[in-house]
Parts: sequence; structure tokens; C-alpha cells
Amino acid sequence: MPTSDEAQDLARYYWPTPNGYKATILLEELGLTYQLLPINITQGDQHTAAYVRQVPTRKIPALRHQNTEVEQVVFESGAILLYLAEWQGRFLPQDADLRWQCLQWLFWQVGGLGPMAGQAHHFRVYADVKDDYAIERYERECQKLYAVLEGQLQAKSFLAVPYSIADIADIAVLPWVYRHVRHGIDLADYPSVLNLYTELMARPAVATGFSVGEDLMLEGGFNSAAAKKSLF
Ligand SMILES: N[C@@H](CCC(=O)N[C@@H](CS)C(=O)NCC(=O)O)C(=O)O
Repeated sequence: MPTSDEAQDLARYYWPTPNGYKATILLEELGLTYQLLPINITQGDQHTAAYVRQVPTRKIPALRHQNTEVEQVVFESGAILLYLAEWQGRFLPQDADLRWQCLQWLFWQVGGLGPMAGQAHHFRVYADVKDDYAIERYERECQKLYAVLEGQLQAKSFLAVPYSIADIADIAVLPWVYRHVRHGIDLADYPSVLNLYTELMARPAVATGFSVGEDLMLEGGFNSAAAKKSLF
């Protein structure tokens, strides 16, 4: 793991999506300089041989870190958050108990909230054929996941550590809650989630994180025939 005073040649393979936003928000919170390398997933950039050599999963986001000796490529949004947090020694508690609190919520996001909300988006918004069973199934899964989130936040008002010291679990959850309308969630039904969401959205680094590369989406949404061929 490089130390923070080593060369900071950081590049992001990026497209403005919920999984993409996570690392951008953390990079902005950390105040790190990085290069943005757009991977237009609506046009198939994720399938080019050059990209697949570095990122065999054919997904964004990925991070490339050229430090003085090695070039590290990290894919999977959760792994990227962990890499950056460990490298910089911030946003991941040192205390063992808090660290595990944070990691379990991080894994809950990458294994639960993200995939389920993603499927809800697919069947609600992008699928050419409206499948009521699939729509209801993923809407209900999202409702259950938001109820879990609400329960945790009602009990503690934060996921792992008090929000004023936001951690990578908060940063992982936020971009998905940002898309709550798309997965059929009304935040008025989850007041504690709404509170955390409002607090997080007020952070300047979060606002910058969401705005980085926002013009890229103008190049293509997920609803064109070409995008669907590349993505689905
Ligand atoms: N588990 C992965 C999921 C990444 C993912 O699904 N990325 C989407 C955009 S949000 C993607 O690259 N899709 C392109 C494709 O499926 O071809 C992570 O958390 O990084």
C-alpha cells in the first residue's frame, strides 16, 4: 500500500452512475487530484480489449494508481473505496469494532442495496417489456432494504460512525439513495434515511463528486437501442 506522500498519479475509469459516483465522492472528500478517463458504457467502451486487459469484469468504476514502482488497477467500487481509505488513513475507522461496523455496511451496500436497486431500475425504467412480477419483486426488495437502513439509522442516526466523520459505508450508500425515485422509493417513508441523505448531500465534496463528468451523460443515456445492446 503506497504512502500518502508518494506520487499521486491517479486515474479513474468512469461513467456517471451510482457505482461510479462512490469513488469520485471519496476522492473529492480526500482532496486528491485525479484524471478522469471516461468509459462510455452506453457505447461499449467496457468491452474493448484494452479495457478488459485491465478490468476483466467489464464494468466501471475502476481506479488506476501509478505510484513510483507499481501500477495498481483496482476494480469493484467497494474495493476502490477500501483502497483509497486505507491508503489515506481516513474514512475507515481504526478502532476494530467501528471498522467492522463500517465494513459490514459497506458489504451490505455492494451486495444488497446496489444490485437490488439496479434491478429495480432495469425493470422499471429500461426494460422494453414491462414485467409486473419483476417490477414488484425488486420494488419490494428495495422497500425491505430501506426499512433495514431506516432501522439502523433510527437506532443510531448513523451507519457505522457518527456522520460528522463520514465513512466509506455512508459514501457507498449515498449514490444509490440519490437514485431513490428511480427505484420507486419515497424518502418521506424513511425519515431517518432522509435525514442522513440531506446531511450528506450538504457536504461540498459530495456536491462536487456528483457534478464531476455530469456532461458525459448527455452523450448517451441507457434508453437508446445502442446503449441497451451494450449494457443488457
Ligand atoms: N459490483 C460492481 C458493479 C459495477 C457495475 O455494475 N457497473 C455498471 C455501471 S453502474 C457497469 O459498468 N455496467 C456496464 C455493463 O454492465 O456492461 C461495483 O460495485 O463496482
